[in-house]
Amino acid sequence: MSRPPGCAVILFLIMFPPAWAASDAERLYADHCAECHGSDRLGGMGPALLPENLHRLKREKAVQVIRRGRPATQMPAFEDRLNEQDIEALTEYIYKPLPQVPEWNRMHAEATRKVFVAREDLPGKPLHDADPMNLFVVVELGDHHITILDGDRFEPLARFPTHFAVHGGPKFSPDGRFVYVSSRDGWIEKFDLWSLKKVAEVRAGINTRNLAVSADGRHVMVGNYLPHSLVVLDAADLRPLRVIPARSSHGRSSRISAVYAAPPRGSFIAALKDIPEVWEISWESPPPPGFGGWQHDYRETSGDAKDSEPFPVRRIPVAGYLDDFFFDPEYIHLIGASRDGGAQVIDLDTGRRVAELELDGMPHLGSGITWEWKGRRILATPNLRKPEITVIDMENWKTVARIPTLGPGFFMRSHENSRYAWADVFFGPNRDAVHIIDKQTLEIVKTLRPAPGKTAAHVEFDKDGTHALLSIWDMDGAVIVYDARTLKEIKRLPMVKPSGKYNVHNKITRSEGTSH
Ligand code: DHE
Repeated sequence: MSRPPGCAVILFLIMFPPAWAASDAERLYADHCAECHGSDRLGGMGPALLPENLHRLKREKAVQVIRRGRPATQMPAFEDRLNEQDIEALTEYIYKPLPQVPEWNRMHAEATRKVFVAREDLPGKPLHDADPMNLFVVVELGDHHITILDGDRFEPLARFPTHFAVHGGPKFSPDGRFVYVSSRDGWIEKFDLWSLKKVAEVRAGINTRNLAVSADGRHVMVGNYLPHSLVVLDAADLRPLRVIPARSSHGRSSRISAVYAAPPRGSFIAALKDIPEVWEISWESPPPPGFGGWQHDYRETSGDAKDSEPFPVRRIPVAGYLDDFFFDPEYIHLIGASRDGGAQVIDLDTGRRVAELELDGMPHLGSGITWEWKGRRILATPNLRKPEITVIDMENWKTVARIPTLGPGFFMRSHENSRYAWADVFFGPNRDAVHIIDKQTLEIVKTLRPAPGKTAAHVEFDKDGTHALLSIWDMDGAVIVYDARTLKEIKRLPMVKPSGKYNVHNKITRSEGTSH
């Protein structure tokens, strides 16, 4: 049967796309996408856009995302700027393999490493008179800086430039002296909070998610979107010790969603974005009794750390992909949610699923907190797609309350000494509102609007829970200090789009009111 001539033309165009087609998509990408996703598609403020990283996103969905934006991210809608043909061309473009995805192995990372202050030159005591346990590290996203804030006087002690787009919580050494910060472009930086100096930096990946610090303070674990890997650093000087490729036993590779430290277990727990597995990686040497029976993946590691060194991987198969994690205070249960919906509880000892949760509003679980309520521990989490705080009983995993809010929220915070939990409304017309919830009645008792029209989000308490610090996410923004009991404003510190803030004491004591 002869083919109609139109078909032949289409076939020809597919096999030999005209130069203008490619350059059009390239130009569209450069004009609309490169600023956030990188001119090379390797990621920036937004994730890397390569076929290797888009496994889970169907093309029709990608078209939708470009057209309408992605909820709960900085990805805007382009339907008012691009026509359907442009959107199709861009979709085609981001699924095209790069001629070569740059390699980033241990040697590449090591070549970027700089040590600014040698261990022997670090002072033996703090060189300032602020309480080192009550310092805050404030991330100023607007101009890529961190500010170290005295948590008693609420005055800045130092301000450092950082690499591009710090994301996720900076993590502290167990004694609270050092802080480790990770940027979306893969850089890890270490600062000394006693001498107020930058100690070292290294680029551990191309597109990085976050980092975790082992409870013995010896290692930093970095989770990457690109390459698909976990990287172990020496916490002292950020020397890369080992790269653990994120691959399933069938050889499929995966982005790392996030990595957390689980101190009572002596391990890191990693969420894999493209493989239905959770990984537990022991930092103990030798691994604890019982660990030997679990699956080790020494052969999958590379670098010059000897095989006798720690970091064996235990794979825990799970139903579905888990993008977001939360743990109970004992680190026995992992509560995992998927961006596609649904949440489950996994017993980390047995590796079995023990409950499904009624969480369909895409909770940002990492932002949830727990407290005692009527003699039992409850978990409360905001939802990125639903105007609701969901409250769950951690004994039977049933929903005990749904607190309606003025819009979907990102962060929720409290402190052991405070009767209130603070929850922001990050999205929609009420994003300048912050709800204050009574932790016993589970009711909103007050809604603050500290800077009308500007996003108010992310709260952190000081060491003893008497003050709450709130960010105004604006280039002409501020950190506002509140009396946590009277809810009255005490001070407003000008800052450049401050995002998260992190109190040394609350983080290292793993306060129930904050993230870890
Ligand atoms: Fe975050 C923490 C994932 C978008 C600000 N965010 C985290 C963590 C994860 C995560 C897994 C916990 C890591 C940690 O602290 O070690 N964030 C994601 C996403 O998947 C999402 C939705 C899409 C993305 O772009 O990656 C996302 N996050 C954002 C933002 O758009 C925010 C509001 C602005 C920004 O910086 O990009 C944002 N995320 C934050 C902050 C924390 C965070 C401030 C730390 C909160 C804390 O108190 O610990």
